[in-house]
Amino acid sequence: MHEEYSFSAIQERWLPVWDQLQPFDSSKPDDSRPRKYVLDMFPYPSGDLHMGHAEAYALGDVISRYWIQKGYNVLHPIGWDAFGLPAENAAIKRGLDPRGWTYENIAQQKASMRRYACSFDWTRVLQTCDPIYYRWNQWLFLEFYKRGLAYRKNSNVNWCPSCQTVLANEQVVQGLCERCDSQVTKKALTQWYFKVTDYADRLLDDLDKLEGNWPAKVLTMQRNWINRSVGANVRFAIADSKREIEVFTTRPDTLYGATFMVVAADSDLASELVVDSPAHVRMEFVSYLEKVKQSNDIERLATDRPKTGVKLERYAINPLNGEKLPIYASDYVLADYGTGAIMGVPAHDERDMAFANALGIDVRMVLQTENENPEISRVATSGDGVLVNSGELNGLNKEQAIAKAIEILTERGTGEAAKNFRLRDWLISRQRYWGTPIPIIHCPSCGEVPVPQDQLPVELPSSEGLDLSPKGTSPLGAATEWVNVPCPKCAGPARRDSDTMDTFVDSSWYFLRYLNPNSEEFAFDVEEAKKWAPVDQYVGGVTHAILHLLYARFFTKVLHDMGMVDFDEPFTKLLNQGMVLMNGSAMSKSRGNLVRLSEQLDEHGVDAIRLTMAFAGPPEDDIDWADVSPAASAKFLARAWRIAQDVSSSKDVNVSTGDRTIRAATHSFLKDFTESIEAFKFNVGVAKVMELTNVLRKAIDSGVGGADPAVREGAEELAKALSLFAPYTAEDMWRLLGHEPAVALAGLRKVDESLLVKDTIVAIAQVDGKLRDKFEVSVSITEEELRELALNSELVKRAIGEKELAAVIVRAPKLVNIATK
Ligand code: ANZ
Ligand code: ZN
Repeated sequence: MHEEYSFSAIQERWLPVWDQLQPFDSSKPDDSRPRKYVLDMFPYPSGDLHMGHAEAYALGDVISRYWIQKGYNVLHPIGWDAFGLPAENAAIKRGLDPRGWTYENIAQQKASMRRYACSFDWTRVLQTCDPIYYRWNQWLFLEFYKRGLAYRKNSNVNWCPSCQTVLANEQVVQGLCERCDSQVTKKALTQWYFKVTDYADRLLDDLDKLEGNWPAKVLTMQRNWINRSVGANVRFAIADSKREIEVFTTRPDTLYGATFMVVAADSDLASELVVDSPAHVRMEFVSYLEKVKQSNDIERLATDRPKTGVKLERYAINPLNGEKLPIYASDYVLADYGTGAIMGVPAHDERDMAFANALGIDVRMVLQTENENPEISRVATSGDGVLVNSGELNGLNKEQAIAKAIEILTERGTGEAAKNFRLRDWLISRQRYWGTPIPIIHCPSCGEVPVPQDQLPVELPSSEGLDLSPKGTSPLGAATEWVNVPCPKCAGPARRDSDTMDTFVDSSWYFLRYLNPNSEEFAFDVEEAKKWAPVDQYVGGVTHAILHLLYARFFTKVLHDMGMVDFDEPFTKLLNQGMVLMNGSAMSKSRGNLVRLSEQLDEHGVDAIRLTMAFAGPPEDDIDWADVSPAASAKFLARAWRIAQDVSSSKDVNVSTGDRTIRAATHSFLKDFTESIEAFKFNVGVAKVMELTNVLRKAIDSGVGGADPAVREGAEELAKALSLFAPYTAEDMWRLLGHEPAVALAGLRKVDESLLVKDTIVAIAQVDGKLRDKFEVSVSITEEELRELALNSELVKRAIGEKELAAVIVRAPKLVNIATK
């Protein structure tokens, strides 16, 4: 009887079988396979799965299923990042409870994921909006609080007037709210912070450990975000005052070139200084400050922004030469960077020069460089040179002068070496409903009181009767019964903190929670973490290159210091997949180029969509859905499936009697396939699968036929390899070949090296353009090996003689080009 390939029939056939088998349950106690942890970034439940999810999960699944085929017990969990603004805003728009809305979406996504057939371990699901999850956010918060890593302070924070909530620096994108694109302003508020800056050095330095395993682009973004500057803090006395101005400078060598001081207009210091300024200055300052508050940090720091400021008619004294310097308030100095004040060295700082030019301030050159004298050109100079006009620093170069200046300042007690980070502490409180309540009670007599352990979780009250719309204060403040509680210390009337945590808290440690997602005893099991963590392979979008990864790295380091984990980086390897576009741009309803995943799946089947995602190109690249052909994928799958149908050899025949050429093809396929997948060249892996299919087809149709055991061997490996991309088709092929499910666990055969034909080639070595030696080498020789070979050749050595080498250029496997001086 001859069956036809039908994707819908095989989907229906295998889903219930897999439900029964649970092939990806990683928690069986007697499992002796080596472990691997493959993690996909978990989704927001903001609707059904879309094409972006389909890509991300198809690619993550290739990696997970690959390691399973290699004999590993792979932990590949999924859950939902279920708290947060998107869910809340959508719920408000539809007049629904965020809770019901969220859980409905989760149910829908879950059903879609089941059909999409990723190798998820369905015994380990988590949802961050479950009290059983967020209770541990609260526990961690209190642990951080104990260690001084969670604290409250009043400061000017980023404020989105439309979402009516504060935003972390990371959530302000080019001055706009990440969520709604409104202009972000500043507002003075008392907020909770995590002290990420305590870990700034480690967060920066440990990036070196990830080199080669994380995309270079992500490492650079992390480095730039943290951005360490090294220099000095210098204290200037203020004339007619006991106060001083402390500045942070990377260039203490230029102290003699300071001709003015600037304090951030919105700093406390500016307001203090202006108190003793003349009345007209005070008025000018007040109106200036109003304007400054409208602008954001990025605008303020822009070098091309016209410089403005108010001369306070107050003066500071240069600690090195006693000179009296006028103090200005301006917006180009930021209140929360460094000390919020600078010394102005217009000769050697572009922004200071622009300010000096705008306000008619003197310029003094202190570093003589090859450029034109900045006193004349009124253009700041940088680069190396010799110190001039600088007393004891004269004649030194820049580096020496920096060291010397720091030495003098330290001696006199007017400064010391210092470093600064662009990284800020993480503002974690949000004035929104749908998040983890902050487990603190505010008591009029005891102050901040942590909620006792046995009262955790502080559960979110029902949203019924609460006005969730953004209004600047948390909706929870109006939940009278919930918010008014006795103080745990003195039992007097007190109030719960009504803010909720940033959802990035949830995702900072979820990878550990998967180990015991339902535990009521602990956040995660320390012993399980020893077995599974850190994550071996993390897969997700580059949109999370900065904040999520940084916060997860921070949490990991804190957990390390708490003695809960024995590693200090959470994600050993990272793969960022690209986006799915349509006709060159991101899909959106308004643009009219939205491709619906459900329609694609209905039309072409799950396997064809998944295969198309993997075949489209390297995973890091974007996929334009207009350029790919799921129909062609479906056609190929039918072709591969028919191979299994046409294999007629018996399972029990000794494969070594099989056709050697076909066996060689299968085993070199296994080698190439393994290499492609491990190098994340999934598209190449698919191409190899297609090649093997062609070889087997030819073998069946002409010559050896389906009865040769080599054809069966090839078809079996084909099914296993295909299971990474097209699990339904592969499972059905496995059935046609007479096996029990699941093909996913079958295990790729070990490569039989003796079957591999070794291709060789003749490589040549040249010295100064002349051919000196030839070698027969393997086509897969590495650059290193070929270089060794050439440099050890007697003929080459003789040609080089006493000459010194200028360059050795290796083009494996063909050429080594040696140049001498
Ligand atoms: C004097 C000086 C002379 C500077 C010179 C630079 C060149 P990064 O690398 O970004 O850390 N600065 C310090 N605090 C600031 C603030 N709150 N807002 C704006 N600018 C601030 O740069 C540090 C330099 O940026 C510091 O060194 C200071 O200017 C300025 F030839 O001090 B410098
Ligand atoms: Zn109290």
